[in-house]
Order: sequence, then structure tokens, then C-alpha cells
Amino acid sequence: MRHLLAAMCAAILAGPALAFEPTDGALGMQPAATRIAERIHQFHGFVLVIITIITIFVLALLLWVIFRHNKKANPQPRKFSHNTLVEVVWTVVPALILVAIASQSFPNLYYQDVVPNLEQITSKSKQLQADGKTGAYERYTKNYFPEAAEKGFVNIKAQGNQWNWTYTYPDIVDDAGYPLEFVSNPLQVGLSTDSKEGVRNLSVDYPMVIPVGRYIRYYTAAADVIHSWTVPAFGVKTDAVPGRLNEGWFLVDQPGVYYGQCSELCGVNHAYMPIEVRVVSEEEYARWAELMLAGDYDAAAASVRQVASTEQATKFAAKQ
Ligand SMILES: [Cu+2]
Repeated sequence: MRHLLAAMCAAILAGPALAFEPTDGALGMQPAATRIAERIHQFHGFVLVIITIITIFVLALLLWVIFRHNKKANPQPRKFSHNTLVEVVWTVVPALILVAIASQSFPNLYYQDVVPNLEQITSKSKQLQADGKTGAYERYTKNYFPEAAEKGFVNIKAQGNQWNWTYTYPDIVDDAGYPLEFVSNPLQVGLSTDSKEGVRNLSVDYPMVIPVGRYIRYYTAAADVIHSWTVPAFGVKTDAVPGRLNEGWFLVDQPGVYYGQCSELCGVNHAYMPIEVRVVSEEEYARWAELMLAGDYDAAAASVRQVASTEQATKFAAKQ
């Protein structure tokens, strides 16, 4: 028991571990690595307050009924029914609570769901700067990234297979015009013969690699059954459905290694099709792409094995 307490104290005192993977003894969600995840966390905090107040209020009402209106305390109950004021209040107040939640939730949903129009971001941010609206510009650049918008999208398709992921980079093409495409296999599949390398059940042989601070537009599809491409630190989860192309976007602010797992029950090895994303500098990304195109997958993977500190607080996580 004492050891358990000590371990719990250590975990709490250590503060939020900045690993973008599940960690022992951690509480709460993985640190946000994108503005999408950060907004989800803020919304989570907001709803948690409302839920807590409602729960305490309902508990208090229950206790009041139990102790003040039981047969012993209140032997002669009054026989009235209906109370206009109370009925109006218990209709209007919950409606207002729902409106308050929607006012936070709908903008978040829209922000994540709609792939941003980069030209609009560039022109709007320039307009704000030209008009000298510094405050509005700062507010705008919290959610939209003009510098990244000028560089355009990096496009990646993630195809779910039973049981691994195929990544396609339509922007990276060889001399014959074929895009870079490779399969990302798990290192472990739940067998005693598994490799002991990497993070258990999360590491892959050839990770997805993206440049830092760039708008990523990703597409998901599936070869066989429904899978779901998910990275908790990005706040991203998109179903990969056979015969459909879904899309989404995100922008990661700091280099690092981020892990996720297929999040749609897809068969016997569902637990063994992890997602590993390595976010690297533009130069490292270009080098990796060159090696991948040359067919030297192992050298390419080795070139991104060292990713600039994941120990550092990201811009997003640091704000929490
Ligand atoms: Cu799957």
C-alpha cells in the first residue's frame, strides 16, 4: 500500500509527462500537440465543470428528498401537484445549459471538420496586419497559421488494411510519376516471438513522417473492413471505410513521436495495427522522402529515428 501511494505521489509530482503515448500512472489526456486537440481539451474542461455542478445539485436534491420527506420526518405529506414556476425553471434552465454547451461545441466541430482554405487564411491575415488590427490578428493566428498556409498542404493518404496501414504521399513522386507508397507494419503482434524493440504495441517498422509546422491534409480509406486512423495527441480520429475517401487536417507545432491505434474494431489483430507519426523538420522530411523514393526504407527510417526532443513542452501543451 505504501509503495502504491509513493508511486502515485511520484506520478502526480512528476507533472504531465510529455510523452505522446500512454504512460503508466498518468491521469487525463495526452498533451495536446495540435490546436484541434487543445480546443478539445478546453471544451472537456468546460463540460466537466457543468457536469460536476449538475451532479452535485441532483445529489443534493436526492438527499433532501430522502431525509426531509421520508415517512418519519414528514408523516403528513401535502397532496398538491404541479407548480408552474418550477416547471418553467426545469425546462428553461436545462435548455440554456445545452445552448451554452453548443456555443462551445459547434465551433470546435466546425474547426476540426472543415479543411481550412489556405488562400483565405493568407489573405485574411495580411488584411488584418495591413489594417493594423494587432489584437484581432493575434486571435486569428491562434487558430489559423498564416506562415504554414503560404506553404500549402502536405497530402497523405492512410489506408487501413487487416492489419496494418498503407501510407501514400501524392506530393512525393518518382521519375515515372508514381507516388511514394509504403506499408507500416507493427513490431509486435502479441506473440512470444515478438521483437522487444520500440514502444510496446505502438511502434512500427516504417512510420508515417511529416514536416513540422505544416498544414497536413490526410485522407483515409480501407482495403477490407472499416478501420479508424487515430492519434490522440492530435485530437484526430477518422474512420477508414472501404469504398470511401474521408479527409481531415491537422498541424503539429513541435517535432516529436506520436502514437495512435486503429480505433474501429476490425478483426482478430485489431489491437496490433498501431500508428506511429514522426514529426520532423522540413530538411529531415526532404531527406527522408529522398531515401524512401530511392527504395532505401531502412536508411529512411533510421534518418528519422532521432527526433528533436519530445521532452520539450510543445507550444500547445505548455499553455495548459
Ligand atoms: Cu483496424
